[in-house]
Amino acid sequence: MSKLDPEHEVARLRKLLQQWSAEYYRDDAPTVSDSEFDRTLLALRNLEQAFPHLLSADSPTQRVGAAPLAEFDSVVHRLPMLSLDNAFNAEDLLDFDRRVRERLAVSKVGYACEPKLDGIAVSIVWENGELTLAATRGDGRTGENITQNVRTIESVPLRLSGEHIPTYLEARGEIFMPRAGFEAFNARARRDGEKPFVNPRNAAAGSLRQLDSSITRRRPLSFCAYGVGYVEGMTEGFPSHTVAMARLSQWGIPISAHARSVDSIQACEHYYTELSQVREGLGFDIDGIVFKVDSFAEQERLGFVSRAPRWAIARKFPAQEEMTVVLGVEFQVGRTGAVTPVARLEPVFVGGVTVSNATLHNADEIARLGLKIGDTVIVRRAGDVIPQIAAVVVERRPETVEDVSFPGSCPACDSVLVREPGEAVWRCDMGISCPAQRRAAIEHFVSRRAMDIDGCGEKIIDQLVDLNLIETATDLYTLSHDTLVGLERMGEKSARKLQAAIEDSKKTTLSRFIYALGIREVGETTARQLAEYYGSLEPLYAATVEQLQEVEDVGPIVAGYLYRFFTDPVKQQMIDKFLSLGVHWPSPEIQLGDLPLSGQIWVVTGKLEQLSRDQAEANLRSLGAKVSSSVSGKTSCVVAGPGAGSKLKKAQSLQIPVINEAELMTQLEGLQK
Ligand code: D41
Repeated sequence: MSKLDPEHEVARLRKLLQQWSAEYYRDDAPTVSDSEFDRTLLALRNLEQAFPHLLSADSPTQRVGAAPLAEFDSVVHRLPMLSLDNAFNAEDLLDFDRRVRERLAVSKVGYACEPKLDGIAVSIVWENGELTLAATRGDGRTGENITQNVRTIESVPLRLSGEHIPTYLEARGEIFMPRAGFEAFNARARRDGEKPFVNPRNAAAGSLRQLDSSITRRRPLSFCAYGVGYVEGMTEGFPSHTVAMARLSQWGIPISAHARSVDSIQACEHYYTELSQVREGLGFDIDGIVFKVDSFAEQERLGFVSRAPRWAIARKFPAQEEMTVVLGVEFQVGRTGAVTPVARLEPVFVGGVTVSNATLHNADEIARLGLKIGDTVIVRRAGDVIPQIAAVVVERRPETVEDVSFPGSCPACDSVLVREPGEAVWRCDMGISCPAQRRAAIEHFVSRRAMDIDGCGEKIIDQLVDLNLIETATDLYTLSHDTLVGLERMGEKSARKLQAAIEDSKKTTLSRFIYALGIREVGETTARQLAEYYGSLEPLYAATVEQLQEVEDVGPIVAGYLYRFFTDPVKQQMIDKFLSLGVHWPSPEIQLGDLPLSGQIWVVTGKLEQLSRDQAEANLRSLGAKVSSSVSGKTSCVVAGPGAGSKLKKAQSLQIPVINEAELMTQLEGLQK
């Protein structure tokens, strides 16, 4: 260390930390452990302390390090931060356009369209390229100085890059918490008996309100700019919103990947429809679309009324949160015996579907919510996450409500419930002797991503189990045609179809079969990794708990579940029975390293026409490729179908090869020979 030139060492550490940060936050593909990151950060901080002249405001150490504040200072915005008018339907939007065109006395107006992020509006200032100030919007005139907290957000550049950077640049945008980060944060909070956040917006607000920035740093926040504020030191102003945003992006400030400029209000409405179709899959909450007159000259001519510009409007989406009443609480026994309370709700339309049930997770959650039957609650449904009860509206509690009482024994088989130390859930320990667990195990076995037996829905399985026609999934393979025809709502034709589907399912893959077995904590990914690692079942029977942990993602707990499963004679007999009934999969003939796409990472995005996305991914995997859900510098190739959005853009900006479905088919044909 002493021999090293401190200046070079500081530069080296900063570069490393910046690279690791980008891999972690931008690519979702960390290459070092958190502790290694923290050690390197500490080494850099020590060096900067020893050689203060090497310290710079854009050093990764400067993202955190300031002492907690006693309170936030207030900041007066140099230009007021305006608010947005709302349009609730297509007609409101047409009215807006008519007003704009009349005022401008033109027949057509160009609009910029972008998603309306459901976050916290902020202003961020860079002076001579360095971040110097960040403030909340507050009441639009005065906000709070949250610079220390905003500095901890990885996607906010501490120093701008690129050319012609203004001497003073204020960007405005939203700070938000992506759904995945929000769900992970809440899952951890629930596990640790802490209070989860109601929604990502509250989570973002709560995280920004911390006086201690080291807390903010641990929250998964992101930033996305929606406009420019006060600017100084530019030879030429921006002509339009679209150009301004493009320049912000060139300087390293994140902007929406979904923004588009269009030439009519009809195209705006079309954009709204398109975005509402992909809203679920965006990964973050949006509550509408913002449309802005693109030209700054036209914006200026339009001006604003009472704090809202005449040149912008937000067309709102149906809400992702609604109020409804809890009619009762039922207790469901899942595949692993976990007893989950489920609230029965007065049906309510939220996030695009009618919701009549919401999970309550566990007894602790009911206590934490303070929920009673008869209460009015806020139901939240966003993305593909199951509906949740976000909060109880205590002000609306009627005079008579009923306490929720947790059952003392299994609601399905009446055996005692157990709770493992440190766990929040109560479980029925009876395994498949409990009818509820038996049913759930069979439902899982036939599900699309497991053995994929089409036409074998809940209603059929219920009948088969209730009538004692099947005990375990193995019995599916010995069901006679007569038995099936005897079921309610089962005709001759559908019975034959179901039988064919059961027969077809015998030809499967090892990873599907392992997943279908329903071993605790063994999801699709783990099943695939086990199948890839072992190639067949026999070595799995023989593996020790230690050996099992050599498989990627398998830790001591999962290894324990696997070991217990595969050394259980009852399970072994069940597996033997499946095999003797004809369940089979191809044996691995080629060594993994030899496959044509080994070592490559592929991403499939957009809509495919000939193949389903699952099929395309399975094909790629069978040729040795890894399939990832996000594009990064390490991606080998992206398959993009119609409707591909941000992933496609990112691939293009990273100059990663992009092919369409037809090209994929040709490649697959060539490689599968
Ligand atoms: O994404 C957003 N939440 C968003 C908010 C956006 N994309 N654009 C916005 N544009 C404006 C104007 C037109 C006033 C510059 C906004 C907001 N305002 C805004 N956010 C919170 C208050 C106002």
